[in-house]
Amino acid sequence: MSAQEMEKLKEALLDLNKAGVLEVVSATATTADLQAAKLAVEAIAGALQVVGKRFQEGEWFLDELVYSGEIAKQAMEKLSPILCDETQPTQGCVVIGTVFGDLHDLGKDIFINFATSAGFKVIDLGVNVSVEAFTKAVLEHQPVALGISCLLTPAAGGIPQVIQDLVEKGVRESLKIIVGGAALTEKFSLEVGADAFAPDAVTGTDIIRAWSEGQ
Ligand code: B12
Repeated sequence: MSAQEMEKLKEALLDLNKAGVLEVVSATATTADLQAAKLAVEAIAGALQVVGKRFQEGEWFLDELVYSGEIAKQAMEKLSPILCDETQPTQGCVVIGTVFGDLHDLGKDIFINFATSAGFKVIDLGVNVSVEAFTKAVLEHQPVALGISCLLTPAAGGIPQVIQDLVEKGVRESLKIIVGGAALTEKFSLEVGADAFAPDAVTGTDIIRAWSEGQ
């Protein structure tokens, strides 16, 4: 993938031109060239960084954020068969889910897109995830980080339950926990024992990248 094609891909995503994005990634996917797929992911990640900044600065709103996330997700789905070569080094594994009782997933999925684009292998547990399912996935995948999303205030009490269960199973110390979603604040998140709260997917990805790099 040439620098020009990367720029075209980035511009198409920032123009919310889904057909344009899918045209470029489909062409890349047919080559089955790992290097080209990585450059495509780099272009998508670069565009998503810009999207996140536009959103943080109030230049773009929810519609654009959600739609750009959806386009990126579809693009990543086309590229993932080439990228899923487990012999390639990645930033590590992250387990993510929405807390029990909560069915919101748009924000979680945007974070997944950002994390995937940043090179993480993401295990998505979906929504309405029980304490047992979070713990089982942590024991099975031994991730760098566990991400929990929560948009409903009545469901937020599920977060300390997950953390407590990880403590009881003796695995709390071996991973970092990051939480996000409109129902949470940094104060609450740290009080219940999470390592970090992310107000948005860009910040969340920056945090897990720093953890993965041992910072
Ligand atoms: C869309 C929406 C829905 C959709 C969800 C569709 C879906 N597939 O997700 C539907 C219609 C299903 C829905 C249902 C309900 N909803 Co609703 N919903 C919303 C709404 C309007 C937008 C949420 C959203 O997607 N935001 C967009 C994303 C991009 O933002 P985000 O989730 O915050 O995610 C960003 C960051 O927070 C962060 N992030 C999120 N998760 C994570 C996780 C990690 C690990 C990290 C690092 C970062 C991160 O990254 C994201 C991108 O930057 C909000 C309003 C609001 N202000 O949030 C209400 C809202 C969340 N809903 C609300 C309610 C009450 C409900 C219902 C109970 C309504 C009802 N009476 O049935 C049901 C609950 C169903 C259930 N059990 O979950 C309330 C919750 C109030 C509260 N604090 O408890 C809100 C706040 C609306 C309100 N003002 O009253 N809802």
